[in-house]
Amino acid sequence: MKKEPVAKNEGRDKKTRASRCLLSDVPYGEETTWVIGHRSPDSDAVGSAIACAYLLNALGIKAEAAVSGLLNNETRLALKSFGMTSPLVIDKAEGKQFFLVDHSSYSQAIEGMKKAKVLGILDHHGFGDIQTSQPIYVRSAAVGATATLVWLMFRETGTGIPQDIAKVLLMALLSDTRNMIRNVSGADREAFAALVPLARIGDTDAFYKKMERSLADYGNMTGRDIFLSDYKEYEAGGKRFGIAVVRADTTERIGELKPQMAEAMKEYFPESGQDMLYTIFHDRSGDRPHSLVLLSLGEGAEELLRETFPCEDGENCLLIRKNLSRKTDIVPALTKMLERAK
Ligand SMILES: [Mn+2]
Repeated sequence: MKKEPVAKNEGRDKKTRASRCLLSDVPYGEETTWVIGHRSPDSDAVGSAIACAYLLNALGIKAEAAVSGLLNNETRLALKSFGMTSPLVIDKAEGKQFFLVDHSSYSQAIEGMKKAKVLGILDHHGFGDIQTSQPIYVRSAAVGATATLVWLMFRETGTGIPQDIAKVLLMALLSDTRNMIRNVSGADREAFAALVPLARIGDTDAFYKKMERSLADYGNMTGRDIFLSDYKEYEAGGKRFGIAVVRADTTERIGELKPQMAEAMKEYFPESGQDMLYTIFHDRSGDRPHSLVLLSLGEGAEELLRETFPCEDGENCLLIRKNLSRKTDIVPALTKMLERAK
């Protein structure tokens, strides 16, 4: 049975009842609702799933956080420092029911999502193609992290945020906004200001630096694992394309990773089902912090990049002397170009 949310305060209760109903009146039934982020999970996908599952539970809904695969080093380090464990890995969706966070397209969902029941979507990317036959809860906005939407839902429903949940929300927000410098909206700033005193993780700059370092530390991962650790697929103008983001601390490190990624792309290309594959290196070394190196594979992939961005020729790659974000710069520009060419 769905439990009525417990009201601690009558005045607050009146103000928040409608928001609670919006979330809890979705037909979840008796089954567990799995709250899950996109494939190649990042800190926002994981943190938002953990916090959203907690919120649904607090509202009397049987929900559990899940992840689509192994965590990246950044998320692993952050959760470990919080004394928290990774959510359960689920890689097949068929027959289960889901609340999706940080994605809204089948191409980024786990396998079989078309044969699963989707009851909720929270996202901050261009809205995708997930369809449902029954009513669901959907929220999509131009915020820096899905975690900000989850925080807003805690506030709207009058649900208290425990320290652990504040920590994972802050982890997600810091990660997706690169320490509150990228795509930061007013709502993200409010979320940040509210979460810092609740999370009590000390110096957030120092914490972010640690997260960032571990993200670029691929340890003894194989080239294929590195390529797939932050890889997303898209579709536009009848073309399918996959983009991997790879981080490196130094230009030398990019030099090491380039041939490894070229090899991994070649190997992954036939099984990917994509028309084009790209690898983007964010060069975070001090001397050229804003340059980007891209490797491409597939017919027309390089031409498409050259048409879309001012590229220079690099060594086995193209250089774009700007710090472009996959989400807000590269995907929208490539999508527009592909749709025009259709
Ligand atoms: Mn995100």
